[in-house]
Amino acid sequence: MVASLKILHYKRLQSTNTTAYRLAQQSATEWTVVVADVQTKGRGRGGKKWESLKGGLWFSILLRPNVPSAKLPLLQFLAAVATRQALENETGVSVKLKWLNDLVLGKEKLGGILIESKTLGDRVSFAILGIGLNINQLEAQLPAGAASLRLASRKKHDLRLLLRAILEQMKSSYDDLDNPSKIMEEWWRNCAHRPTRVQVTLPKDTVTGISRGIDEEGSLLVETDDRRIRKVNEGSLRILDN
Ligand code: BT5
Repeated sequence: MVASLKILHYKRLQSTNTTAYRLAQQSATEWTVVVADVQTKGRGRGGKKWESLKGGLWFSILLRPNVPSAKLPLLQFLAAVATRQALENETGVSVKLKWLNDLVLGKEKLGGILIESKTLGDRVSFAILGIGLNINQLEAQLPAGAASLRLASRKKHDLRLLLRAILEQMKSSYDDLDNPSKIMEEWWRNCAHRPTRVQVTLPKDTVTGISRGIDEEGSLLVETDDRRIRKVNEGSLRILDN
């Protein structure tokens, strides 16, 4: 049985992920959602700063999936697919996905996903899915290279309505965790770089080539110039002009 949604709304938090993580440790139920108008210490991967001024949608969902920890990346892809779909349904704006965890409009970043978790042995105790989306900010309130739904659609959007739509979409596709190929096919169908020349910066290496797809673990398959397929499972991707 899927627990019902419990949305906790705050005006200002350091990070919704931090608050949701603390609540999870205090036995909060699945589908507890923490949302804040403003984050003062919003973060991305590897401690990178996430700009979270008023006007965006900054929230974290607590989940307790009964899956091995190896399946956690799948949850992030499921969230990206569901969020993209909900945004497009509600606003008509064509949002695309960029590996690893981005939602984009053209080449600009509309949002990102940060998954954090606690594992027990090889099982997931809980996962926090942090989702940040630029919605009503104007250019002056956005970092360079970022997009907002308002700028794309030339109108303001109802944050609560969008949040509801995303959560409903997440809930209805949650069982797809048992069907990785469905999630990944959907992700790839809406990918901004299918197949396109890309450059992926890894911690100790850079891979350049044509992105050919993603596998069921969420690794990106890049065909390098010597026609070999490189599988990359972390890094930052840049779409290159052809
Ligand atoms: C992400 O990280 O894209 C994941 C962002 C997750 C944010 C949510 S908001 C709710 C929850 N609470 C949190 O504290 N976090 C989550 P990453 O791929 O590492 O991208 C980070 C990079 O995106 C930064 O280094 C900037 O270049 C860029 N960036 C920062 N703020 C941005 C914004 N508002 N819009 C677009 N790009 C941004």
